[in-house]
Amino acid sequence: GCGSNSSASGSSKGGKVTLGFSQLGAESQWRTANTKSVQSAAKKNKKINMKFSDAQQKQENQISAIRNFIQQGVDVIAVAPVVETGWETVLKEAKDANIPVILVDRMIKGKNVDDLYSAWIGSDFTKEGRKAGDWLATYMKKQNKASEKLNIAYLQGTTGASAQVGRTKGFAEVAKTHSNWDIIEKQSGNFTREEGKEVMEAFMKSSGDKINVLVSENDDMTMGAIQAIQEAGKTPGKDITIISFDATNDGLQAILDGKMNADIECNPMSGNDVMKTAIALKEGKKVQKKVYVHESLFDIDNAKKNMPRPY
Ligand code: GYE
Repeated sequence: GCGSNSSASGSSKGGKVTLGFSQLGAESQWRTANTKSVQSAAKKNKKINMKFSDAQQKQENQISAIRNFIQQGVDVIAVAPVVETGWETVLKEAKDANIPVILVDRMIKGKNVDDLYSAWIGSDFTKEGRKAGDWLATYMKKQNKASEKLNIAYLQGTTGASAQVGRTKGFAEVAKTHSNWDIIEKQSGNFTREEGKEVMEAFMKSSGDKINVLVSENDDMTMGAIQAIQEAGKTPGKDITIISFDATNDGLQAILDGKMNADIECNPMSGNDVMKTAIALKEGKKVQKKVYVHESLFDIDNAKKNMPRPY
């Protein structure tokens, strides 16, 4: 069957699938790797003609990019949504124009949003957050310190992004089961290195004498935070146990250097899956609604043999 009528706009030149991709920004190494993965998969795939747009972490830019794609009559739209809410109107416009939508990496939330996209390819962020908590519990236990008081500083990603919401929720679920764990500082560093450093500086000023654990929702913020901890005269990885997310090459190197203790992998290499799904949708085939990418966890026991990382 043929679900979309893109040929009316003349966009599928030479039988190619025209894919409009709205990337949310370039805030992190993870994001750069994700963009590269999508771009190189598009380039390699003879059936794909991709239009790329970078929203610089602004939802309004993503909304206008999507509207442009609709106007150009693309066959399929892919979007990595910066935050979870506020997508109903624009995605309804895509639906009315018969253009299927693929969500990449992050998820959306709201009334009846499940009808507004055809497929989602990304990570289970709540599970990642739980993994961080479980790793910390095991780590303390191994040192016979399971009942030590933990004063946790928590650096969040972009407020309202599903990667932030899920990780915060998953970690909090585990933290709640430990009466000696206390999250004493919590603020967003917007997934960037600069803001991660700034926020950690503020944490160190107000609670530097107490903080003995840092959970940071991506490696870029963690790199900035490590610098702030050192500048405050503390030893990252020792005075402060550090758990991070993404598992970039910098992250694993920090583990080998003893400055970070665990890194929960988040896999950005979804490019090929996005292309396959776009082609299937254009051909009117049924696709899997939710595809979870494979992810693991790294610490001093396995970091070395998994380096160098692809991002
Ligand atoms: O962890 C972070 C990036 O949504 C999974 O976004 C992604 C997150 C990733 O900025 O580095």
